Amino acid sequence: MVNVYKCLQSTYCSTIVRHAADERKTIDVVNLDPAAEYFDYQPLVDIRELIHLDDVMADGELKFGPNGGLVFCMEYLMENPDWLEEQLGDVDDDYVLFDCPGQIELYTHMTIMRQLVDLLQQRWNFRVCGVFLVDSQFMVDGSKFLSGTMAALSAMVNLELPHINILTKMDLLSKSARNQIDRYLQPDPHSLLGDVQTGSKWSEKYRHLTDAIGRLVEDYSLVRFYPLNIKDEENIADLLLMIDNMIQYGEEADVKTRDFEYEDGDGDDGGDES
Ligand SMILES: Nc1nc2c(ncn2[C@@H]2O[C@H](COP(=O)(O)OP(=O)(O)OP(=O)(O)O)[C@@H](O)[C@H]2O)c(=O)[nH]1
Ligand SMILES: [Mg+2]
Repeated sequence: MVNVYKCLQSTYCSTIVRHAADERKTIDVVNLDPAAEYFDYQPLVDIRELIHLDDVMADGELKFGPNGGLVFCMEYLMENPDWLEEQLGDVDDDYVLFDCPGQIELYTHMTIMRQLVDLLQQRWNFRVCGVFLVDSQFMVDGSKFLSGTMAALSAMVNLELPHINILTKMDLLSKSARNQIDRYLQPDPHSLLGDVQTGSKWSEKYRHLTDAIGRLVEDYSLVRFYPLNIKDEENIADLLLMIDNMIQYGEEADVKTRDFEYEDGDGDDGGDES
């Protein structure tokens, strides 16, 4: 059994890898972004060794732009699952992050990522958790928050995975923006809807629709966001614990040593850091 989660942001991966290393745990990253330029960790697998976006775009026959090229690369990956399997090697019981490209359509309505998830879960027995990252700076007013919520919901429905939504870059928010987001994170539908409804003619016209969507999301607890400040180690640890619980990571492995305090010691819970 292998444990994995997929994510959409490189900074998230490097933050988690570093945090795990500090705790003497190894987390591997698979880079699935064919356009990635730089990361501060050594990926276990790198799609760019299979196919690179620049090469696809430079192809005189294909004539792809960045978006079409990216989709082509992802489709090419899915046509070569053996390559991925071989590159992953023996990852039993490992914790692997899949750093995925940021193009939203891959998650909301295309099927490529869904195919990848099926491959991981069904063919290779991975336990997968989707980690959907949204820049908190784009969530500080009511209508944007509702749009971000809809995008997250769409990805959740499309991927059908244990799923967590994260608000990133919390460290960059001003105090007032932080307060604003806190209001939306509290289960208080009226603060959010109140914000959306004020203002333009358009929002007046569609007030009832916005109202209904907002109530639906609230009443069924469809979407929740978890704020992440990468400078706050406790915040990162809480998040990782939540994800571990979602995929039941580590439940079969050394329960005795992991689940209890183990301060002075010899910590034999996996000293195999690279
Ligand atoms: N201060 C701060 N900067 C961040 C945070 N997350 C990302 N950044 C910065 O935002 C920029 C983009 O971050 P990336 O991690 O490359 O984002 P990405 O989603 O992987 O981007 P693509 O792969 O191009 O889709 C980088 O310059 C990061 O340093 C954060 O939580 N705090
Ligand atoms: Mg990236």
